[in-house]
Amino acid sequence: MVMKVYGAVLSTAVQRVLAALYEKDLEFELVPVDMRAGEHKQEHFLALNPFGQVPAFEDGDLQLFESRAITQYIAFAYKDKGTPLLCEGKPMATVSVWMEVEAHQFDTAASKLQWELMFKSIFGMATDAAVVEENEAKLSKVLDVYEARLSQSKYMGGDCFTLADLHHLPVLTNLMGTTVKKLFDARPKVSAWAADIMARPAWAKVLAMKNQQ
Ligand SMILES: N[C@@H](CCC(=O)N[C@@H](CS)C(=O)NCC(=O)O)C(=O)O
Repeated sequence: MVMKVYGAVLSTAVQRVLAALYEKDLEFELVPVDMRAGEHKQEHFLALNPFGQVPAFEDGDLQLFESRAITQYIAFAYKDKGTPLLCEGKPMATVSVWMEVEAHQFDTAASKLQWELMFKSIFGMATDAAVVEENEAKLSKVLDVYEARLSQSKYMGGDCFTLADLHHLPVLTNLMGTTVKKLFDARPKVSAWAADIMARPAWAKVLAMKNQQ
């Protein structure tokens, strides 16, 4: 039975899972969830994710939610397929550290900036300059740490591309289309890393799906 991802391709959390599936060259079905109609808050979807958020995921009788947990399942369960995503032979603990950093340091500031500078205008809402300023300052500090990290190793988790890099792709790519790009451009190692991971063929496939919407 083919794996199922429930959600909408415009969701950054859904894109994270799709990127992992394409890196692994796995077959899957994207089951559309009509978020505009509030389908993600209806009983049949809440049975898949009680928090009413996309994505939800099924592989046979296994049901999961939380995009970063889903990508880790994919990386471990399909270890021998496609890109390793875990840096074979390197301590998994180091990859875990940088996955946590993405979720708790990078994403907290980056997602707020994405909302203010991208999604609010789509919904006809005004950008709050104070929120942008506060979160640009927070993101700058995180990117200073990244600049130092990427001076020691090519990728966040070590010398090879892993989930610690992949998890950044959706929000990072959106921010590159906003004024926040200047924060990445100002840091040579971060800027080279961002260009490298955004150029991955698996990520191009996710963007192609998004552009078909
Ligand atoms: N931590 C969750 C976040 C999921 C999430 O925030 N999904 C958004 C779309 S990107 C959503 O469903 N929002 C609708 C809502 O919260 O009601 C994950 O990574 O899967």
